[in-house]
Amino acid sequence: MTVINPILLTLILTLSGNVAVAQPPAEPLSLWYRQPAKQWVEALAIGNGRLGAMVFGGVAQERIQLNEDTLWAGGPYDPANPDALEALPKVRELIFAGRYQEAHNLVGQKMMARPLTQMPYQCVGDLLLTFPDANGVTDYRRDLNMDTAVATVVYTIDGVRYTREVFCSPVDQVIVVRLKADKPGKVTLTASMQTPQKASMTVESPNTLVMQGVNGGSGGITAALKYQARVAVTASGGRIVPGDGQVTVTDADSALLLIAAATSYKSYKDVTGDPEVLAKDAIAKAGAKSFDSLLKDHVAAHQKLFRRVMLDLGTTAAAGRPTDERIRDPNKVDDPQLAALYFQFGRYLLISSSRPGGQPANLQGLWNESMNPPWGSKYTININTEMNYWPAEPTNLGECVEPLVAMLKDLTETGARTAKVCYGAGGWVTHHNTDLWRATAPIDGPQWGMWPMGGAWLCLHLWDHYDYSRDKEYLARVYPAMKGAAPFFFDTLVEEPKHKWLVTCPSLSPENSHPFGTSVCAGPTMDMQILHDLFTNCIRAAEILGVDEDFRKQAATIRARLAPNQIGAAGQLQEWLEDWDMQAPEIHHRHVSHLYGLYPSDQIHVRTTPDLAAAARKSLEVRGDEATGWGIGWRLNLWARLHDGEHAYGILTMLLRPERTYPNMFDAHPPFQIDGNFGGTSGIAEMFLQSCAGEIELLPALPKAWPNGSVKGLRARGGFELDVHWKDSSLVNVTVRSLAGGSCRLRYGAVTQDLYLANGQSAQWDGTS
Ligand code: FUC
Repeated sequence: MTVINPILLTLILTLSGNVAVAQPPAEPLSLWYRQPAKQWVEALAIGNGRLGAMVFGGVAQERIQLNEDTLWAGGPYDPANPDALEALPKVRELIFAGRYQEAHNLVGQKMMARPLTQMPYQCVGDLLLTFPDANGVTDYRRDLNMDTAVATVVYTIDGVRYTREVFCSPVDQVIVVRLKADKPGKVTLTASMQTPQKASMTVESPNTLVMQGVNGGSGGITAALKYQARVAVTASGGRIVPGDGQVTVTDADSALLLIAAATSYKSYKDVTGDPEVLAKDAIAKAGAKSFDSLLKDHVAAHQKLFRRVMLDLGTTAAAGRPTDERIRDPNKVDDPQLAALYFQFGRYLLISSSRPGGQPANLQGLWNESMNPPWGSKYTININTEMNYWPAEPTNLGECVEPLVAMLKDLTETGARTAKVCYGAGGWVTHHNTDLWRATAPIDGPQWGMWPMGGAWLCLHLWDHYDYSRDKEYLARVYPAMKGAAPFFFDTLVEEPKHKWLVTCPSLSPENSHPFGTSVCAGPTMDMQILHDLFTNCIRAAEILGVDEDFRKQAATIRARLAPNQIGAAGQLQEWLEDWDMQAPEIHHRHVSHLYGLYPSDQIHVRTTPDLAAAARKSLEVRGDEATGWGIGWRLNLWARLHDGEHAYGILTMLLRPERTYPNMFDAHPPFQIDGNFGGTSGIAEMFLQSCAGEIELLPALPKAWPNGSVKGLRARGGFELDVHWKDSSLVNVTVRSLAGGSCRLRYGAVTQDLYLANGQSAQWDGTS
């Protein structure tokens, strides 16, 4: 047998004029491939924030794996452990006596949630399309056009060109699949569905597949959701024949499938919705529109968000290659457009997984093929969910934060009960994870779960949305949630014996063991930094709204007594109250929790606190660059904040390796976890523009690899939108537009420029004084 090198074959076929190999799609912001997806992490993600799908692009069989963002296991439940309150004083006593292992054990016995785990996010199932002709395929390409949010598959068999387009409309709440051929009567397929859920498949004659089921239980919590998925098949020309669990289209010119799915979830405490009514209604409304108008409305809704930001880092020949080949290529130096693609993919994913009215982006965003995905595909709020939303404000997708804001409102209710039952405290509290049912008690075990700061950290996003928009009505709406987080800490902070600082106890520095056999401790640095931000933002918000003077004073008094950032003997920023860092068993741990102060916060900044910034740098160096996907994503943002563009660029290169980026550009923890995508997008934005420490800094971490370029539409605190152009590694000019009216200070290197702009006004600056 003669083996022909595929590259040589491509060349021969191309030169002979027989173009059997597909060319790149016209839209440069596309992911594209010359073969169907075999693995799930090769399939292409589409979504409207609520409904999602992974499109495989097979020729003999298309698999469209479906998700709906309220299809989780279980039902309403309250996991607060009533034994916790009694154990609390003893746990504190043991911690302050240095008996950490005993404290850990007592927390494990008395304070953890019941059940010990939360509910996993689950899949709907698959739509399968089976095609009779699958041999002799040439010119195959599948792509995801990020500008239109349409996944397309094209190929030729026997001189017939087939085109399959799939999109998930935020306007019409359906997934649309259109199949056509360039010769009449050539579209033949059989549609069916499969699922690992408890469900039945029926056909409503003449043309609709119906999957009707219930969710799964988990950890002893009873399944309480009903769900339904419907696929309506229509065709132009040919025939439609219903069968047993399938619908067949024969000899049509084109076929159109509309997919709807819904569950009975109305809120974390109400599961009385009617999925059949919802799914039928969506199909009926979408069915009344033509394909062209479905597509037009979908594209307009997507582009309204997606087109706000443009990034140009230059394009080389590498950009003409399929995406999987570019990711596999170890030598990415000559492929600046790949970074721009990755940046925009993060924005695409946020738009597709987090839209107003839906659930927030979970650990896998919206996309999950399993009944029991890694870490339940929950909301892990000791880093991961926050990281999902890091790019939202800077990359001009403020609307996408709305589901997070809505979840926080729920958490103020469920978290108030946990605060009362487990701590005898006011306010509300959430530990290191939550789920669809807004569970707030500590889970998994003391090492991971005994951390009462998740809700307080999420409150930073409430403030940031105001700070980037300066929308006072919004601030008035979210202020009660922010304010409500504070009393929990007023009631539970305790004085540590040595310095009389006020600290959290029990707590931990997310998931990292200190030298005494557990992570459980008092007053880790991250907690103090988060509380500093929480109290400061509460005070600012109350001032702006002109309310709660006594509360402001109380927050300021307590803030002044929090343990400060400390520099350890090795010159590092201390992770704990004591200088334990260099003795900790995992000094290369993926979490870099104490560096919260440097990013996402700006309590530590190269200009305003240079000593602490140097200590944070030392901590980062000790921790090392290698980490999980999101661990690398966080390090990217941190190195950008340290204004080290070369190091940041090196970290980005690590993120883009095949070990951390799957062929479909999903982030690899591994396994797939979406936070690394979002951390990557915000980190790239931080290289061009930073809006912190009271200034808007231009090109603070521009690497040599990107000497020429521009970024348009990034947002900054104070309600500004900026376009930045640079050439030969120097700023050419910046355009600043005010969206709320106000002043700002621009900085380029050592030069600053103060501006006042009225609402809607813009100005230009070239970076010289
Ligand atoms: C935390 C991290 C893990 C993972 C999980 C979802 O526990 O430490 O790396 O990201 O969340």
